[in-house]
Amino acid sequence: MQQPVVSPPADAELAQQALAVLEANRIGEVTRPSPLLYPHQWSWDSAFIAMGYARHDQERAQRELRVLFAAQWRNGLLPHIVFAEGDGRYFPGPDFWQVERSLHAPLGAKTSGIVQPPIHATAAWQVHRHASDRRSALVFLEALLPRLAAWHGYLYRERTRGDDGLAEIWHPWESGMDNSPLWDDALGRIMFEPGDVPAYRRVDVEYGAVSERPTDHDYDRYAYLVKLFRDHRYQPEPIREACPFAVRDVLFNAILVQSNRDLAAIARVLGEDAAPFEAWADRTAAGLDGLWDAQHATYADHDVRAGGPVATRTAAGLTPLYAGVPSPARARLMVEGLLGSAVRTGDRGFVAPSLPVDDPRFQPNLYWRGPVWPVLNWLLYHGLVRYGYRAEAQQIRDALIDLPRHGGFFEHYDPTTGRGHGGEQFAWTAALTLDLLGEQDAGNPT
Ligand code: 9WN
Repeated sequence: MQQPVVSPPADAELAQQALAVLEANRIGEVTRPSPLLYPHQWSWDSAFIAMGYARHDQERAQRELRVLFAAQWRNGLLPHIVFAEGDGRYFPGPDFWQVERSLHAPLGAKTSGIVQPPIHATAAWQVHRHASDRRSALVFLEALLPRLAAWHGYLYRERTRGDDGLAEIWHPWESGMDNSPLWDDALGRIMFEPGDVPAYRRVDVEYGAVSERPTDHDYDRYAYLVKLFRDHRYQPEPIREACPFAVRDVLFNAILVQSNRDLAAIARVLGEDAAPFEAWADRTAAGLDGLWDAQHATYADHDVRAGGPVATRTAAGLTPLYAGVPSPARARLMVEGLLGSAVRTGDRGFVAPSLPVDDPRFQPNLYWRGPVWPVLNWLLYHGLVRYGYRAEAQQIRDALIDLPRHGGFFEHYDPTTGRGHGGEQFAWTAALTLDLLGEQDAGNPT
C-alpha cells in the first residue's frame, strides 16, 4: 500500500509541536528533559527550556528557573539534578548521591551533588528581554540576582585554583558532554579495586539503546567519582585535593564568561553594582584566551592532573566565539576550521558534529562521540552571529531547525543521516527550536 505523503511542518506548526513537547514533559512546576531517560529536573536543560518559553510563556519560563534555584545549596552550588517527587527511575538517584552528608545541601529538596555549565544568568536575561509583563520580569530578576551571584561566587571560590579565573569540573557530567573523548585520558588514569565502586544498577540502558549510551567502563568511573564526593561529604577543599578528575573545560568557562556579562546586565537594569560581574567575566575571558591552541586554531581544555592541554579536539573548543573571547583574527581561523569540519544533514545548511567525522573514534550514534547535539550548535550559532558571520550562522540555524522538522525532537542526531537518536520528545531540543525560530534572520530576534 502506498504511504500517504506527509509534508514537513511549516515554522508555525513546528513551534506548536515544540510547545507540545515541552508541555508533555511537564512534571509539577517544571520540565523534565525527556519522558523515560531523564524523569527529573536538570540544571542546564532547565535554563535552555526557560529560553524556549521566553517568547511564548513568560510565567513558565520564570518558574523553571525559580524552582531550580529553590534547590540551590547553602554554599551557592546549583545542583545538576533536582529530583522530582514520585518514582521517576534514574541512576544515580538520591540514595546513591547521599547529599545529606553535606552541611550545605538543602533540606527541602532532593538533589545531586555536582554542577552543570552555568548558563542560567543568560537564560534569566533572555527571559527579561522577551518579557511581555515587564514588571513581573523585574520582580523575577530581583529575586534571582542574589542567587545567581551566589552560584557564580561558588564557582570562583571553590572551583578555581590560582588566579586565572578558570573554573574546574570534577566529573564528566559537569561538562554536560558526558562521554566525550575529551575525558578519555583523564578517566583512563583512574584506577581502583572492584570493591571501591559501590554496587549499582544502570537504568539508562533499559530506556535507551546500549549502543547509544556510555559504556560500563565509563559508568564505573562516574560512580567512583560520586562515591569520592560523598566520602568527602561534598566539601570542596578536600575534593579539590583528592579528585583524580580535574579539568578546566573550554565550553564550561565560555558559558561562564557570557553568563557573567548577562549577570552584569541584570544588575544594571536593577540599579545594582555590575562591576564585580564584569570583573569576573574579564578574568575568565583572559584565562580562557590562554588556552588557545595555535596549531589547531581552537581552544583546548586543560587537564589539571596531567598538567597540560587535553589532546582531543572537538567543536566545543570553538565555543569561546559565543563568549566573544578570541580576537577577530583568531575568530576567522576558527570559523574556517568550523566550516571545514561541519556536515550537511539535510537540504539546507550545516551543523557541527560532537566529534569530527575524521577522528578515528567518531561514532555517528554514540552520544557525545559523534552525534549532532542542538545545544552545542546553538552556542556556535551565537558565536558566528557575534563575530558578524551572519551567512554562516544562518546555515547552522536552518540545519538545526530542519533536524526536528524532518525527524522529530530527539536528544541528538546522526550526522551521516540526519536521523534522531537517544531520548525522544526531547525538551531542550524543542526549546532551542523555539528560540531559533524566534530569530528570523541570523541574529535578528523577532
Ligand atoms: C547526566 C539531561 C542530561 C544533559 C546532559 C547529557 C545527559 C545525564 C545522563 O543528559 O547527561 O547528567 O544521565 O546521561 O549529557 O548534557 O543535561 O538531558
